[in-house]
Amino acid sequence: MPVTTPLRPWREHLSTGSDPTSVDLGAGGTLVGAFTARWSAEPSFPVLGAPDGDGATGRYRWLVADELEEASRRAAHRLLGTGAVPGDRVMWSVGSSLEGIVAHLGALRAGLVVVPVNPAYGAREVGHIAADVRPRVAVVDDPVRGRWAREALGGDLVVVGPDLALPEGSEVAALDAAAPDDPALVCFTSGTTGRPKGAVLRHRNLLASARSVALAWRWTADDRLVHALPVFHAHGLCVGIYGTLVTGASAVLLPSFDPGAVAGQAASPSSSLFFGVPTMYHRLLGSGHLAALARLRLCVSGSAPLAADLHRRCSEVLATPVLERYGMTETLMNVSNPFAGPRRAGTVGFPLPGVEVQLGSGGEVRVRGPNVFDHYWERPAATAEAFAPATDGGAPWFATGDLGAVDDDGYLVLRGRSSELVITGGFNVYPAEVEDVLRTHPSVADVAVVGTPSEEWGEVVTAFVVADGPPPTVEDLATVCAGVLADYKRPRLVHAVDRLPRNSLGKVVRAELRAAVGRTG
Ligand code: MCA
Ligand code: AMP
Repeated sequence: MPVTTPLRPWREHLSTGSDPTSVDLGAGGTLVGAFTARWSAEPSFPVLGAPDGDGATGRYRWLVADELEEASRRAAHRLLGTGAVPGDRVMWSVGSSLEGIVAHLGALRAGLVVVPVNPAYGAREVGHIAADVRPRVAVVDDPVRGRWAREALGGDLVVVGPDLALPEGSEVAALDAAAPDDPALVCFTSGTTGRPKGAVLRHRNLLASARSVALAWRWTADDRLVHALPVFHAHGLCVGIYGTLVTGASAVLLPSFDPGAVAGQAASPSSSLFFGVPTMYHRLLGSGHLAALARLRLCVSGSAPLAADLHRRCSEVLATPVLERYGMTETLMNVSNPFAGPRRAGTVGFPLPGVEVQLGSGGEVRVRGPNVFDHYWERPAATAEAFAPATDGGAPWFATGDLGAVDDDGYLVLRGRSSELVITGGFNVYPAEVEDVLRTHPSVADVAVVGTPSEEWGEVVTAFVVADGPPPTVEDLATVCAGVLADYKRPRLVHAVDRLPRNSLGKVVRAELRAAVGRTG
């Protein structure tokens, strides 16, 4: 009988001498409670900075804690002034900017539930989310997304820009009243199956996860994060922004990922942390800019597998190996390589403080803990399907859809997903959504979309097409995707086939399609 090594216990993430029983991930009660406590403790501390204007001057604009408190308070009142009441949803679709973060924090302080939406989404994608969560307000940096949302709702939506200034003297409502169990975010994700659904995360989930990574990664007020991730996904928002605010640290928000700009910021003596997806490390390495990150105390990778070879090549340039961790929108951060112990390439480490992980049938990774979301928005059946009852009388396990195994050192190795999800550059693409759009092309008789390996993107969206007439090219398919799907979802490769491989139930055998394609650049 094979001997199975147990996963290392989470206490191994703690610094020597720390008592695991004293870990309280819920201290402060809510996320906003934790932020505002930090702000009042050190009002003149510079918290968030961003390049001034278009960044050409090399100057930065900083918000100190006091300014962040005041600006987010005004934003909260402005949002409540629209008639929104605690519990109402706010669609929040902005690029990385100080105003965007202030608006976000204002919404949380007002007790509103933020629904982040990728600003690259088109009318159909925005419409789906708006129709599902029925927001009262939309905070958008392009009014067209507000219009699409309003159209999907059939009217009745207040659309505002991210700059939510409010005249003096018009503040009335009590803020920061959300309770730990109140919902804070609805984040749309493909989930493990089916069409996009909203994962409802409560204040206590967000706080627990931010605290857990802070403990494991020794994140303190002395740290400054070089933040180049999108703020509308859990990696950039719940790890990057919330982690910074909960620890009382600081961050420089770059408006987009540019290897030179990341290197420039990393060179600043105050910078100490960088979090990225594998595609970012690939680009930093390829452009020669990774060396500038060698002076940072910690570089973290997540959201998609960091190829062991890329991990090793990065580690040759950096002072310490990249720390790979594993998370998910529904659970936030689950598992991490250690800050102090060996960071093993090709593994994601062991459970973070407070998180329990087990392997279910077929090696599916299951998670439970204070970080795990509550339910899918108005999808009781999908929620029930996602959780497996516990046999120990404890909370049910969330079934991630990721397949894993434990290596000889007690580290988790991810071996793929049981779902059809494609992860390209850290963004999720659900094949059915793309296939539906591709079928609208007149030359497409049948189509299946899979992810095929790519050194730069991890996976690239690849279409196998049974053509009706001349086979369509990548460019032909792009014409039906334009304006309907965010650009990262459109196929980068297309293969013409006579027929799609199907099993006896008529389901496309995607593994066979993936196997038919070699590695691309
Ligand atoms: C951009 N393009 C992409 C992607 N991003 N294509 C496929 N996959 C992508 N991810 C396209 C653009 O549309 C463009 O197409 C072309 O690539 C070049 O664009 P470029 O400007 O160079 O790309 P970029 O803007 O630099 O984007 C690359 C990126 C970005 C910075 C790596 O993809 C990114 O920010 N990824 C991070 C995603 C993320 O935060 N995921 C976390 C999810 P064309 O040439 O046709 O115009 S949260 C999560 O997964 C859990 C919680 C977790 O564990 O973290
Ligand atoms: P999302 O739904 O955007 O939150 O994506 C979550 C998925 O990203 C997980 O279920 C994993 O499949 C994948 N993921 C996140 N981090 C890693 C990692 N370090 N290695 C492999 N896959 C990862």
